[in-house]
This record gives sequence, structure tokens and C-alpha cells, in this order.
Amino acid sequence: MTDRLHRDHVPAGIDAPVTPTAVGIVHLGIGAFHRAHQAVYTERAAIATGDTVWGILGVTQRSARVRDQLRPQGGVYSVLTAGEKESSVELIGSVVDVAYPAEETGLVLAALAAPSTHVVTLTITEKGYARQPDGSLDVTAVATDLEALTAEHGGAVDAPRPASSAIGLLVRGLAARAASGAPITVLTCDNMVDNGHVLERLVREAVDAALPGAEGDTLRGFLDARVTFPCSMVDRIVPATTPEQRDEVGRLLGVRDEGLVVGEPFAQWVIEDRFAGPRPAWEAAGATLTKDVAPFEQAKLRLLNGTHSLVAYSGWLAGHATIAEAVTDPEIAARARQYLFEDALPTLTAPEGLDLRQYGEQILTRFANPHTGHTTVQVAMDGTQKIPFRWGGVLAESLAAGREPLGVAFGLAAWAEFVRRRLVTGEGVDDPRAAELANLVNAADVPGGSDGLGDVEGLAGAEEDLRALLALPGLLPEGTPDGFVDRVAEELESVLG
Ligand code: CS2
Repeated sequence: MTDRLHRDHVPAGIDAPVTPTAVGIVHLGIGAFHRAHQAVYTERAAIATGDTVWGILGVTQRSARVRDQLRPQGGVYSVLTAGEKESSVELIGSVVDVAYPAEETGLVLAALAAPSTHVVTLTITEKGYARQPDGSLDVTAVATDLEALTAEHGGAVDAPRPASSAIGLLVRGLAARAASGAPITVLTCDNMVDNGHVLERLVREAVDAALPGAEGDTLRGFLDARVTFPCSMVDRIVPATTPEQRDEVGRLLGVRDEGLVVGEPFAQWVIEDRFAGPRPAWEAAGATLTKDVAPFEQAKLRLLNGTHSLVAYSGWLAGHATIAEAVTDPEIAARARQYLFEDALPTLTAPEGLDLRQYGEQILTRFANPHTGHTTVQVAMDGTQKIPFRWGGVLAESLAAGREPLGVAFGLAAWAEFVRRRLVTGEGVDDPRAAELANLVNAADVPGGSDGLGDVEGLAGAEEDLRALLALPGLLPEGTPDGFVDRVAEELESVLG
């Protein structure tokens, strides 16, 4: 089978995808998650309303892979929904094209400035925000884009410098748009507390760094008057697609789909209703538009993502390749429940109409779905970026209320031991702060040649490394007492099993 899926020859027997008539959305970070989530809502909203002006220009920052998967297919791809009992495939046409800024920055800047574009969405993951441990913008990480912004200021340049960061690209695009002053909404869909405000602050810091003083006034005025940064909560479990899944769907469709993504049946999107201009009718596809996203966002981050991380680290240490396997291990399940129901749940205020206990149970059931194939290493990546948002609030608020969150302590011990063991064995840690982590772990252990377990140096050595890792700036909430670190250290034994 050599034929490739394409917009112009869709296989028979399957609903044709939408054909957008304009680009209304620029999406930064077109990975699997966006394609299985916001792009699906956009597709279904177009089907429900008949409004086809909300085509998406996807932007892939790190490599040209997604562009090379989707451009030859005219942007069309399929979504495999992998349920407990049955699976289904649907075609999505809302993505019109994908651009790779290393080669096509001009295309993206033009789309961000175009009057037909009304919304920028982002799924660039926590690390994409170029934040320092204290939360402020890491200007060195976006330096080349800030220099380009300074150079571009005062008019479009013929050949814009390739953008090297998503935040930098966004700010340069907003600057290009400020010339016409057309309103635009910047909607982040990443798993961060208060995500819209975080992004707005970073954008403003970038503007101040590149255009300090009066030359930045037009852009600042544009941001004040014409740009909004709503918060949102997104939810759907979307693992990395495997070659086997591509083959399976290829057989089903009769054509090869290099852009296939896989997701669980559940999906949720809660969006703060604060748009600067027109937007797709995402509510027609099941999204919730609300004044206050915070309670939904907190419940999701603390209950779902927090439990996910705990299951990933402890599951990987126990030898489980997938989340589904890990969460059905009785010892890990007990710890997941401890974290969910004893630590996290008491720190939350239920959003209207949501029963948090049921929500927690539903999360455990979703994790146990074996058909998504979500791996523990995938969820374990970028721990330093995720942990503060997932466990930080639970930890600080529990301690302030006089409770010791033992599930959090177990999770942190599992994270530290995961990091130590990956470093000792030479497997490495997939984390933007991996070099700092390696420096913290006792140099004598790395690279270990031994069997890579606690027995490389015994419990005492593991504890020393754990204490060093927990001292990483920005990991634990400020003011976390030493007594709690002792608690985490006490959990090491159970983590080591
Ligand atoms: C996961 C999330 O990889 C991770 O860290 O916790 O990607 C999770 O699957 C999604 O947030 C679910 O909506």
C-alpha cells in the first residue's frame, strides 16, 4: 500500500473532512495533542455551524516532521479514538497547512498579521514558555527573536530571520499585527496554572526587553487595547502514535496516513470567554465557555496531571512500560488514591456541577484504558516543568492547613529516584533542566556501569541524591519546610521496593 491519504482523494465509506475556506487560526505547537483536541473541536464546530472560515495554520517549532507528514496530505489526517470496548477513525480537515519557522518564518508572521486570522492557539508544552525558575522570561532563551523584533520594528523586513522560539515568534507576529491594529485573541492550551496570565506576562516581558522605552509604546498600546489572553483547560489523553497504529489505520483506510493521531474517547475543553474578536463556535462541538476557568484548571492539573505524574514515576521504577499497567498495580493504585483523595481533593473547590470524587474515579478508569498505549516514560518527561504546577499547590496548601500530603511525598521520592536511576544507568533524563539535574546527582554515580539500582550506593546515597534534587531552585514551593523533605526521604524505601 503506497497511496497516501490526501484531501483530494478521501477513502470511500468514511465521512469527508471539512474544507476550510480561510485561515482563521494560527496554532503554535502542532503536535499530536492539538490534532486530537482543538483541531477536532474546530472541525466539529465547522460541521455543526457550516462556518468554514476557521482553517488552522499549524506551526511546528522543533522539527519539520509534522509539516512533512501533513503537507503532502493537504493537511488532512485521521484520529483513531481508542476506547475500552471499541475504536473508531475520523478524518480531520481543519488544518490547512503546517509551517516550520526555521524555513518559513515569513509565512507565519504574515498569517499572524492577516486580518482573516482572529485567534492564535498554543500547545507548546510547559518548557516552550522559556520561563526561569522564578517564573520570569528567560531572555537569553529567546534572545535571537528579541533581536529580530528590534530589527523588524518600524516595518516589515524582506526576509525575516528564522524564529527560534515559540514565544519569540508569537511576539514578533503580534508586533507585525500591531501595524494594522486588528484585534486578536491569544489562547494558550497548555497545562499551567493560570495559563493565560502566565503567557500575557511573558509576552509583555519580551516586548519590554526588545523594545524598552518609547519605541515599544505602539506595541504595548496594541496589547492593552486589542489583544486578550484567555485561560483555558484542555483534557484528552493523547499518547505518541506507534508504527503499529499507523499500519492498522492504513489497512482500515486503504491509504497511508503519516499524520495519524490516537486519543482516548474522553475530551474536555473549558475556555475563558474573553475574546478580542470573532472566534469559532467551539461550544457547538462540546466546549464550555465560562467566565472563570480556574476551578476547572486546578481540578484537572491537581487531580489528573498530578496523579499521572505519580503513576508515571513510580510505575516506571516498578518496571511498567505503560500507564495502564502501572495504575493497575495494586501498590501504585493505592498511592494514586492516597494522592488523589487524601492530598489533592481537599485542596480543591469543585467547579459548578462537578463531583470531584467521581471525577477522580473517572480519571483512574481513564488511565486504566489499555488501548491508548500511553507510556510511563512519555508522561515522566519534563518533570521539572510539570511538578510545580501539579504538586506545588497541593503541597503548599496542605501544609498551610496542617496536613502532610504523603501522596505528594511519595510522588516526589519517585521522581527523584527516577531521575537518579536514569542518570546512573546512562539512559538520561528527558528534561530541559537535565544538565542541572545531572550536576546535583552525586558525580561519583554517573555514569554508573553497574545494574543501576539503589545498590549502586545503597539507600544512604539515594537519599543524599534525593535531598540534592529536591533543592533544585523552583521545584518545591518557596518556604517548604525541611521537615517535609524528611518525609519525602522516608518514602524512598517504599519507592525502591
Ligand atoms: C500528561 C498529560 O504527559 C503528561 O504529563 O499528564 O499530557 C495528559 O495526558 C493530558 O494533560 C491529558 O489531558
